[in-house]
Amino acid sequence: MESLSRYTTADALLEAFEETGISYLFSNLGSDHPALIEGLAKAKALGRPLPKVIISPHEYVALSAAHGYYQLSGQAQGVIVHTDVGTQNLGGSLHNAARSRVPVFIFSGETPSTMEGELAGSRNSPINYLQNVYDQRGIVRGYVKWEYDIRTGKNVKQLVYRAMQIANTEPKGPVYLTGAREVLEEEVQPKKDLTSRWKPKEPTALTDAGIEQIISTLANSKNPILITSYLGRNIESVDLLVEFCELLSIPVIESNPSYMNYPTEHPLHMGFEGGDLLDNADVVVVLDCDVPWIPTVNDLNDSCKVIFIDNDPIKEKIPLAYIPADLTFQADSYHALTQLLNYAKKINLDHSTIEERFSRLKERHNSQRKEWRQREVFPTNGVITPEWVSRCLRNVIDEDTIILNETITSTSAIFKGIPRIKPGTMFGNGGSSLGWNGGAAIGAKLAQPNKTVVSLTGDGTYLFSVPSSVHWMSRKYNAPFLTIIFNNQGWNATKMNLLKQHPDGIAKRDDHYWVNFDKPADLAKIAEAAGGAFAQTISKPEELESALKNAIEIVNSGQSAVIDVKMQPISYQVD
Ligand SMILES: Cc1ncc(C[n+]2csc(CCOP(=O)(O)OP(=O)(O)O)c2C)c(N)n1
Ligand SMILES: [Mg+2]
Repeated sequence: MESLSRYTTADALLEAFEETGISYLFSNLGSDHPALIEGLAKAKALGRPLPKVIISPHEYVALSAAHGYYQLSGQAQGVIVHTDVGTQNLGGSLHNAARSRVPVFIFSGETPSTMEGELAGSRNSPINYLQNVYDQRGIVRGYVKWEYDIRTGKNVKQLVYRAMQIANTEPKGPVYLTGAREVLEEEVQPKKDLTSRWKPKEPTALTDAGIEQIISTLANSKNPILITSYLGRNIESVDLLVEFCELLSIPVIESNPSYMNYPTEHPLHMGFEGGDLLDNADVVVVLDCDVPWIPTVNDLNDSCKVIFIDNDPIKEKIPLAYIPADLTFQADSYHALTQLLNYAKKINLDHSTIEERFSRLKERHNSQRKEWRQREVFPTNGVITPEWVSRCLRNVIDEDTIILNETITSTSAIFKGIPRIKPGTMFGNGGSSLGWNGGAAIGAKLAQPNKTVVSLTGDGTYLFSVPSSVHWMSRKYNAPFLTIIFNNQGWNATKMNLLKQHPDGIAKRDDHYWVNFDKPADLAKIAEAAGGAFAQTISKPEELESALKNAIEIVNSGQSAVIDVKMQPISYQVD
């Protein structure tokens, strides 16, 4: 029997995870991980606290779960994968974490570095040869803030501390560490917890001159507008933004939001597209946003002043991306808003102009909402629309329900139909690799076990999310949630993009798009088979609301549910 007191690199690595605040290790373990598994078992036998292992049958789901957990808790988590192959299976979930600036610690084994038994852990299987690649870390290099390989166990804790410090420093993001079996087996001396001296960088604030410039520009403007996408990742920033916009009567546009940034029913919430408000603006404040507008869609006034405030204002990680701005600040939005409010409250503002603008904007807000609600009419042709789903869902959830939205071409119907009043109740995939919502729902439920989690997904996106893995995890780890599939039987986004470029093309004439699932799978049953989820398909509009109500009750009683909502098919192509 091995000694319980044997202390290796793997033990130190696991201890460092615990010390840096990781609660979960979403793990897909392999032949590279014996030392880690021994370390976990030793800690369990000794009653020592370590992060909980969440067995994840697919790596994409593991990282998406860590992503969702962070979005709801603000705490970076760990993901453990197997050599080059497990790393490759992270796939697009790594793109999502990188683009969303989600901190996460990814550890992957490296194939053994010896062949003849020179060290413990030496190669003993054919895969150990096949998994030896030239540049394993190169797989992730374009997507992580830091990557490294453990050379010795003697400083492995420092590696974890440094990696987490980088991951949690704005702009945040994933980090990746590898280690071969031999180095993980190395015996080392235990080291005490030194994390108190490895904190992330303090947030950045605005300069005094910047505060003055921003407020005087806004105070002198007639038609200002503010655009944001992810300010609400800090839930405390939302009230500050409301106060700031009320003080100066600034309308807010949420552009492709991945968080709840501003209460949708507030009179200054002006929807999700800049439209003519943006075209006619004389000042635009971009606050925490990647793509505030697209030049081929919106045409800003030449004299419009642009003020950009973001932890990542110039988007260095995107090769071609620019938003010419008159004033650009790298600053944390919570601190920037606190500073701006303090300053603006002390100066003389033109209150009559501000009040007049507020009533004008309030009217606009009200007529916009009226128009949105009019689109939710009962579908008399018997075919469920995305707007009808929104309406039915709105009637059965409450203001605390957490919505994860990855519905692609139905997204606008969700934003418009599901008002969100409380911060931290609406989330999106900040990246573009489809399938985030399934794993994210697991992470969300683990982070907030007392909340109801509802995941909204396109049918194509549901399949990308690896639902078999998601629902196995959901049951195993008691993380029930409701999935609603917006099933138009295909990839409508792909078709719509084609139509934008070829509105009168042959593809349209002949209904030849190669985007439809004309032999429909029973999507909900995948979840039933994999994790015992309640599975139901609904195609009649009059049955939807009661089905959703029932599904929420089932979820609240502890079982996941999947409602597959059949809508108008996007194509009838058969070959
Ligand atoms: C991993 C990944 N593969 C492919 C795409 C390209 N893509 C973008 S939208 C889309 C269609 C999504 O279909 P669905 O979820 O059914 O939503 P719909 O477009 O029908 O509303 C595809 C295939 C992508 N963004 N990510
Ligand atoms: Mg679809």
